[in-house]
Amino acid sequence: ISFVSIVVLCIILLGGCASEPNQEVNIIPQPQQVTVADGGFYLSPKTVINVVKGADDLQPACTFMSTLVEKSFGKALTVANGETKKNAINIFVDPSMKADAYDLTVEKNAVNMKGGSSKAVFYAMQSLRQMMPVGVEKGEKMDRIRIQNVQIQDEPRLGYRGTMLDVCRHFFTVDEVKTFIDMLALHKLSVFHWHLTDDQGWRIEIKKYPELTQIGSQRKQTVIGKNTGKYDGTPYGPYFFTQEEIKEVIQYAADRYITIIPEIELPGHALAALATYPELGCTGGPYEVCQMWGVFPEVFCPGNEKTFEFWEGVLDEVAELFPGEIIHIGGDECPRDAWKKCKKCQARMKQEKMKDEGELQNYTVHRIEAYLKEKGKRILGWDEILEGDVSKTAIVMSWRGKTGGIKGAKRGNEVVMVPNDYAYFDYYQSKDVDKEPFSIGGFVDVAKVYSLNPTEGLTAEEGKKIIGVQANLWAEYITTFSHAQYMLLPRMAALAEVAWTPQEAREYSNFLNRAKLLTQRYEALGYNFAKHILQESK
Ligand code: TNX
Repeated sequence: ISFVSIVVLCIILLGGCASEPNQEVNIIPQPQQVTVADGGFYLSPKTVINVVKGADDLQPACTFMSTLVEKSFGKALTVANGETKKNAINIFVDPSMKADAYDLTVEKNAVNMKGGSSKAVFYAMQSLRQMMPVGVEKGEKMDRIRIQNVQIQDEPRLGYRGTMLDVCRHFFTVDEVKTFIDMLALHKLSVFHWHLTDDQGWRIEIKKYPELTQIGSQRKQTVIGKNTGKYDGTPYGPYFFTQEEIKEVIQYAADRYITIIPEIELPGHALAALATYPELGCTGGPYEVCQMWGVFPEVFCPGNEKTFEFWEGVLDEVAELFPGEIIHIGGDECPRDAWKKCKKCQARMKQEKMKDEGELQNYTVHRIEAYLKEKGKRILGWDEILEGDVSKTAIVMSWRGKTGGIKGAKRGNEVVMVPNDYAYFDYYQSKDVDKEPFSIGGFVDVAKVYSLNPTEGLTAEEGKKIIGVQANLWAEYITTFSHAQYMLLPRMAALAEVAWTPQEAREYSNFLNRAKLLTQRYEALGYNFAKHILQESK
């Protein structure tokens, strides 16, 4: 064998290896800098979680770490305070670093993690977790766990990394919502957008309006599959979250450094509320909690002061309940025909000198925004809010492609990109639709999700207005949580990398290899996922 052929062989071998993921350091989303070193650290039941420099809200992160290996070791790791030491996970919160940035070093004698905040330390822990054998996720018995020596420096591209769950069209229980939050945490996502009201169900208890969840949380019949108009005859509901349950979910999310953004839809998607209080619609009803999917002409009446009183009463409780700054007020898909025929709406328009019903919608959004501003809250709305002269402080959620987001960013609004053609997880993820569970339509495979560049089409300055990306899981055709997981995974992994990893550091084939390994973790965790999808994707 000649020298040249050996060199060629080496190049081929190395080239082949380069695209193979490192089995030990396989992290999604891909961290900004990873330097693998020789050797490894042995985590054992004697390893201490050692807080060298803490912060007020660090405790949930420590609890996460200490209990992660509890089942495998038969004991939780001890959490202590002290100087840097050996056989420890030494933790430093260093406020001089960027809030979401972390450094993680694994060495023979210790693991050191340093983060700009407790949240960043939690992200370091998720990276460490993904370097552990998947057996820890199901409590496989182990004496010790080898972790590859490595140095990681990391921070997310975008601060808002979200997923929306629709609990209106179909309901998911508190435990299922918690599992959903666990899934967000594994992927280092930071926002849970909770879609709580819609035509087909009002799912949040409001103490001032108890009838909302007595009447608005149930449908007379359950629609079968497609919009065939056929029903299986069984009622659906009552299904809703009490305020106590919501507090429990908020705490669960906070313990994973995840913010919940509640959504209260107005002035459209209102039938569950109108069925409860028909006087809030333009015709006075009667209305029914909707049994079919779509966009319906019966919407709230913004000509009526009582409607504003109602919204304010609801938002008072929502603002009190959810500690986050942002409240989603919907704003999408609101046909205005009823307003044209409504005396009260027309009177309000005349009084306020409005040209058309679009201005009435705009007036509504402005009034609600001003109301919430007084409570220290900011509004987020679907991109229809841009149709009027929405204020610059509103955040725009771009769902009809990226167009609304680009427009919003250019006019100076902050934007969350949720383009349906990249980030709608209710769409089919395979072209072979006959083999897939029946879905609303569309096609967004994992490659398409991955190809999203949220700041494309914007200058660097305008790009700063893109504060985040999100995926939406609408649940018209998703009746079980296991099906929800199937739609979310592995696409959520692609979304997480879009949101976290700088554009220039992303490479699809490399992602695909890591994603295949991540699915082993899904399996160990008992998450349902679309198993064939990564095999199909090129
Ligand atoms: C559009 S996205 C909707 C939802 C549907 C979804 C189905 C948006 C703001 N509105 O009401 O569930 O399409 O994909």
